[in-house]
Amino acid sequence: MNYGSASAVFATDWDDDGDIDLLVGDIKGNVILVPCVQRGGKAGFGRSKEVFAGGRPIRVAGGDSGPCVADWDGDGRKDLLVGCGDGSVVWWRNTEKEGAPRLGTPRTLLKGPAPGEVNPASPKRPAYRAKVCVNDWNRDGRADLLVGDSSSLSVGEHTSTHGHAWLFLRKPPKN
Ligand SMILES: [Ca+2]
Ligand SMILES: [Ca+2]
Ligand SMILES: [Ca+2]
Repeated sequence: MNYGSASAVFATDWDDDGDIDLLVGDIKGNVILVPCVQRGGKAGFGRSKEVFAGGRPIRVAGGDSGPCVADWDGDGRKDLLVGCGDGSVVWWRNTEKEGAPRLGTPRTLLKGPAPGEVNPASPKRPAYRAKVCVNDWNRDGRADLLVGDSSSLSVGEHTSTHGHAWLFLRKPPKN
């Protein structure tokens, strides 16, 4: 399957039918669902389709989408998080209890860097091309966010590229 360039895949049972589907992010910033189909007792790939949110196909800022499915707000419904080319991370809360998620308005979990904020030699925050993973890293019962990034540093004619991994621990809710 060809999804242009810079495809990023995530495996999940998106439609809750018991088999594992694929979500694919692409360089344009779309999120493509490739449903699993059963043929003759074997799992294969079905016809791919764009994932919609708020009635339109998802296309994230800066392209280069990196999808991740996790129950970010802990309500028992799987949500969609996407790392974006501009370095931001957005979250679509799912309002559907069963079957394919229903996604509305995205919320920004992490803003992309402002101009001048990216310093590959001594990074203070994620740069561009965010790729995300959700896991309870410190086992406190709250989902945490891990972000991979990309940045480049030019000194004279030499350019070096960098990729860092970032951990954002979830804070306890305020009372
Ligand atoms: Ca499925
Ligand atoms: Ca949820
Ligand atoms: Ca945690």
